[in-house]
Amino acid sequence: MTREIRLPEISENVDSGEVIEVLVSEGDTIDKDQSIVELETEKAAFEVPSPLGGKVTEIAVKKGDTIRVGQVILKIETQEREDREKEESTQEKKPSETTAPRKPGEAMRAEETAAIASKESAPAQEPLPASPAVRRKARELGVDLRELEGTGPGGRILAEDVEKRAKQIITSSQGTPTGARTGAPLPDFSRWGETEAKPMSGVRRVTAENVFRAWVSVPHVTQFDRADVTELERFRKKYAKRVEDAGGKLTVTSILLKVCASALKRFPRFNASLDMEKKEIVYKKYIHIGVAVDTERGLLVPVIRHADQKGILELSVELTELAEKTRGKKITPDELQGGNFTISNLGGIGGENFSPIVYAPQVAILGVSRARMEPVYTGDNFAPRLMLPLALSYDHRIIDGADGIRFIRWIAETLENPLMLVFEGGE
Ligand code: CAO
Repeated sequence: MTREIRLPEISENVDSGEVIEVLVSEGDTIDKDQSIVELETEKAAFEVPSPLGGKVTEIAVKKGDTIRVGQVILKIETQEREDREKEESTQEKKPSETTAPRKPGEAMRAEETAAIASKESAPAQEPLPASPAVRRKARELGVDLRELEGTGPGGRILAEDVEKRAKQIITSSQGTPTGARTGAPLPDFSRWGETEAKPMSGVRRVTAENVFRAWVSVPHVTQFDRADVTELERFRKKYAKRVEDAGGKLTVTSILLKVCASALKRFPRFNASLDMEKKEIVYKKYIHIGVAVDTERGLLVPVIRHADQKGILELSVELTELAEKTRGKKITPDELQGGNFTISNLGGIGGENFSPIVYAPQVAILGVSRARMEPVYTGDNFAPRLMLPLALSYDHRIIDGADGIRFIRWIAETLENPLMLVFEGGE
């Protein structure tokens, strides 16, 4: 029996993606859950699994196509008996029973994909709360739909809501030439030599828009500091094998996840967002931390949830898995959302120090550079100590300089004396 495999619902606010690679050919026999296309959306690049196994009879998309949720990707010939069984079980269950609700951050499950994709006559899902035209307008104007409250029926976001928000953004970034937002016309570079223009990938485009919006709308301050991590390095080496046996890598990033989770508990303003329209500070009661991951497609920031409730061992394993998933294009858009604070560690690559850009609507980000051995004056002589450079960028509208230095000092002192996690971390 011929079945159509359609693009399943990807994530809230994402209704289409670009085909980066078609991973199967006509005539191939594929297994259930085998990746069929690699897709890039505004939030992530990942592989779409087939909900059914069978022989590919027709491929309906090609590299470079933009496909929408519900669109046919390919047709396969399945074994009749399996199909009948599937249909019977689908008829027996009401649609809401075919899949358990996905927990926030949980990846799309194969059976969930199947339940959505194998409904042959199901119309393309139109994700709420905005129409595709409104989403397109939002993308063009650089407006984040998640920041909006719709004024249409049932809270639906209208084009007017997007335009209003765009005007607010422009007004709040007074002094910024509008050309910087849309891209001022470039000179004709061919006057000076050969050039080649290539389209920006979805990840690059979103990164460019996000950092620009954060740069013009968040008054940044960066506070620099250094932590003596000589003892911590001994701890790291001592326990590296144990973490490796559990499937993770014990690095300064995974230790920092624990330290920052405790710092966010102790300094709740760093775990908040600012609502300038309502004149409110939104304090979050959960501690989800994003970690900047360098991938061949660009910067992606997967989120570790409830970091405060996990030990360093668990955090190390989770970070290792999440970074691999991100680099292997298996990360889902949901896993890139919901962070309250971000850690960006460039120390594995090198560099002296840098000032990171706040990942708005978060209010702070910790940049980490390469630890180096330095002579440190200990009172009567110089001793070789391993010093880790830290840089905390924060939104000065909500965080004062004194709070900024207290926060980064607490992080530095806790790296130096990890017992502070127990004494003061609110564990
Ligand atoms: N100082 C000295 N050494 C460091 C270090 C630091 N700050 N950070 C990492 N290292 C070392 C690690 O210990 C490891 O060494 P060994 O292999 O000898 O043990 C090596 O560098 C590689 O580390 P890693 O990258 O595997 O692991 P990590 O947990 O430190 O980092 C991750 C994970 C995902 C953060 C990292 O791989 C990455 O992608 N970093 C780039 C982040 C980025 O692009 N930020 C820019 C965002 S723009 O603001």
